[in-house]
Amino acid sequence: MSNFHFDLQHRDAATGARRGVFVTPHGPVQTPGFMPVGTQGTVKGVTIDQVAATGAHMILGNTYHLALRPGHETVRRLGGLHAMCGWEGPILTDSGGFQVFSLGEINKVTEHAATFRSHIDGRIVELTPERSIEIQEALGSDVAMVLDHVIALPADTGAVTDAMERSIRWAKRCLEYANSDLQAKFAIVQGGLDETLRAQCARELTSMDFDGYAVGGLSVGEESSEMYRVTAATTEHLPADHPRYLMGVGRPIDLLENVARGIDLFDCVMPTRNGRNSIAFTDAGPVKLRNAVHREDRRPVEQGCPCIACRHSRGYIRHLFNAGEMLGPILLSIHNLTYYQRLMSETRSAIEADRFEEFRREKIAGWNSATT
Ligand code: PRF
Ligand code: ZN
Repeated sequence: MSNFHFDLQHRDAATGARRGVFVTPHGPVQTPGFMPVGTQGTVKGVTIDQVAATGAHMILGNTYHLALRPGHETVRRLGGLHAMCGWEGPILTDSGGFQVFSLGEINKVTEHAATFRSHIDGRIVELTPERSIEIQEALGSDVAMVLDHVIALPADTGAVTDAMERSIRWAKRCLEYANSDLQAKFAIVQGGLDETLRAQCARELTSMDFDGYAVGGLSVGEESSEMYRVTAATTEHLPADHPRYLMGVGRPIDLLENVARGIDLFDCVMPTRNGRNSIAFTDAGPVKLRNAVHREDRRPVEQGCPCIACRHSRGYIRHLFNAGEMLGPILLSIHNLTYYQRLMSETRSAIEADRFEEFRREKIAGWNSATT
């Protein structure tokens, strides 16, 4: 009996949207769902109890950062990632694939490994697919991602094909090396913006025994319409009975558009990063709290929002940002995480009620109505 199970409960009649539950040893994840990003073993500025209160089921951690600091052996000796950070629900860890290519100063990529210079202490580090799994097993996450080769777009078809084929071989090595049935393994479909390559990559990865499938290599600067096109062209080739995760996406509209194309899971730094930057997500679109129009604004960030930030006025939150008080970024991070979780919860209800299409239209109309 597997420790993981994806229960597909309902499919939308009009779109590709799905309602499901991904069951892990640390509890169930309702899908469609959004994972707050806890790169360094913390969702920036927000305590674990506050993260739980936003309604999040699963959080994300990063192999790349935690292996460099404090070191995965240190995390292991601190009881694993769950014990170390105090999160008792499921955790998914990214493999380092994307971070090596976006943060590390990459030295070289060979069939054996990606070699890079640490952005922390300048050390040369070699990350192999096996090593990535070894690190993620030490961290003790519920879901480990395979090591993939992510390249910057635009790139010529030869380079995209090369990286995609290497990602498939690395995925196979990850699966063969993996040694814990308490950790699910998710493969990552690459292939740039090319639908033929995406289909080929999806076909080869789904012939192996993964617990879930991610769509990688998107939200790297392409037009939204391109992202949506490639998501649809990828999910079309993924099995219905496994969870699908779109990595590093995105804005609220991206969540709904990709749910419509069959995605179940998302992660993104946007709610916390934008919150730290005084931008709040609302049903009327993003609101910049630093703006002078909010000086004496007594309204909450969003009427009816149950979060602790929305007990205060916009004027007070603006003041906190202007005074450089740390509570400002904290409150807006909490508001934005709450916004994302409520959006996903409403999405799940809309799918169950067979009204996702109408729900999506209403939400998008609201976001486009922005006045502040
Ligand atoms: N691969 C991995 N992590 C990721 C991505 C990817 O392609 C992305 C792309 N948006 C975000 N995070 N391993
Ligand atoms: Zn709020």
